[in-house]
Amino acid sequence: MPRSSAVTSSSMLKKIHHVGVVVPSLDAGLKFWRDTLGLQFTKSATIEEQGVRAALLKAGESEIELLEPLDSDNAVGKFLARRGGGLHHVCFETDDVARELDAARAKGIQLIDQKPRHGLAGMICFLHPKATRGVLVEYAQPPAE
Ligand code: CMX
Repeated sequence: MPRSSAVTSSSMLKKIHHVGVVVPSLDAGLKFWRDTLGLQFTKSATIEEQGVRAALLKAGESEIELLEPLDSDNAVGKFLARRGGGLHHVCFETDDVARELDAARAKGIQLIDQKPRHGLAGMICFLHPKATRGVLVEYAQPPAE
């Protein structure tokens, strides 16, 4: 019999909001994720501050976020050059991104952002992959409907 254990948690992470995928170009990414897999395109934008063009596609209650680097020298550009693209980050949805960021700070988790900032998914912040077993983690508080 598998054993289960009760876990108590103060985290208010609600679901996986999106999974970030780095692609050489949004057009190439959309050809597969939208045209072949059939995911519904919701929006795209250039986010200069993050150095990317990004597109969101719906998969049920969650999304796939395609990321095309604006520059080969920035973080996403280096990721594309080094790994040829692919899975880049996991984003959890929360009602209060500042509270989650404070909770992560209080646990001594290395942060990338010291305070929430604007992203395609709303107010966002990142935890450093060195502190999260190699997975880049984002928290997002989507804009109120
Ligand atoms: N997942 C896991 N590890 C990653 C990673 C990723 N997506 N990107 C880089 N790394 C690792 C590198 O492999 C490297 O590991 P080693 O030291 O073992 O070789 C380490 O992180 C540092 O890499 P680096 O090249 O020195 O640093 P970068 O300049 O690439 O920065 C990171 C890495 C995570 C700090 C940077 O990508 C970052 O700040 N990310 C957050 C912002 C972001 O990703 N924005 C795009 C998405 C925008 C959005 O969703 O709105």
